[in-house]
Amino acid sequence: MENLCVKVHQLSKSSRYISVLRRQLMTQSRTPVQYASFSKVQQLHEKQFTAITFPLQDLARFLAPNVDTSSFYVFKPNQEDIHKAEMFFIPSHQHIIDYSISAVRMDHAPQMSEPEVCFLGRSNVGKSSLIKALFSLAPDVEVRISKHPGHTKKMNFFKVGKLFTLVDMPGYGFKAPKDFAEMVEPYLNQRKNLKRTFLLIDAKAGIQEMDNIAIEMLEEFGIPYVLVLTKIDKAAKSVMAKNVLQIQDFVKKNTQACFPQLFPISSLNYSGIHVLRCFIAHTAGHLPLSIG
Ligand SMILES: Nc1nc2c(ncn2[C@@H]2O[C@H](COP(=O)(O)OP(=O)(O)OP(=O)(O)O)[C@@H](O)[C@H]2O)c(=O)[nH]1
Ligand SMILES: [Mg+2]
Repeated sequence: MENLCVKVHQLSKSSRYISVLRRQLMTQSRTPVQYASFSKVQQLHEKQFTAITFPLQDLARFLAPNVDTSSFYVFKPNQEDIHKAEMFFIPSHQHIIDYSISAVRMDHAPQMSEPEVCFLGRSNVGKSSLIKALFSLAPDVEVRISKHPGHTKKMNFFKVGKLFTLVDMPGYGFKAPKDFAEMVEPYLNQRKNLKRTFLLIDAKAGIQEMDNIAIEMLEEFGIPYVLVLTKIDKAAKSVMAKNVLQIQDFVKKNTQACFPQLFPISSLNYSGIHVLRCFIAHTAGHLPLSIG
């Protein structure tokens, strides 16, 4: 599939551009908040703008013309929508964004009527980092991340004003908390205001055995979910292209409750973060957009 789908000559033609971009991304990691705000991204040249804002469309440039990319464009916010969504993630006196509470059992979870979304995935896949990146315009919100797997031990609730709640989950797999299943399964099954689960997959590794178990569980419970591909700054374009197409095919053939579009992101350089803010605001019912 790799040979079929990826235009290698185009990759090498673009290698100069990629190395320039890579150098810029390294600079960005030294100044991490540089592209947290969409207005800064809008000042970039078109190619860089697309790479940061629409990583899937950017990837499409490297695919052969006969590859079906229609699911890349299911959720299509325009720049005004992205700005509107960003406003939800900027705190003010009237709109407080903050950590709320942690819970280790469903019956400890706070009763909240606001729409909720949660972030699930293998330990170390980048769940807490993604929440930190989403909240990068609210620097007082403390989201703890670690290079060591198994860092998040509880379900951590973060309130975005009175609009919606984000829930950072412990990871499954290596160093998962012992009571992971007792904690997370009842939450997924019983949480009435849970609007969508964001299941994070490492862009370089693709869907792993444990991810398959999580997908089967979400399918069995009939919980709407969406796949987010993390750490795309670390994945070569050819690897990412192969994984995106394989996962897209898998979603089409094997899932009912999964949103058809994947969301590739980097919490390091903010690729895909702006559109994800938009998708969350839309999921929570605060940003009406047509999905085609
Ligand atoms: N290069 C890169 N590193 C990332 C990215 N996201 C997370 N990381 C790194 O991956 C490691 C794990 O990140 P976390 O956000 O703590 O992962 P987690 O999924 O919350 O892990 P647990 O809480 O243990 O389940 C940290 O060292 C992060 O700096 C990313 O987009 N790019
Ligand atoms: Mg974590």
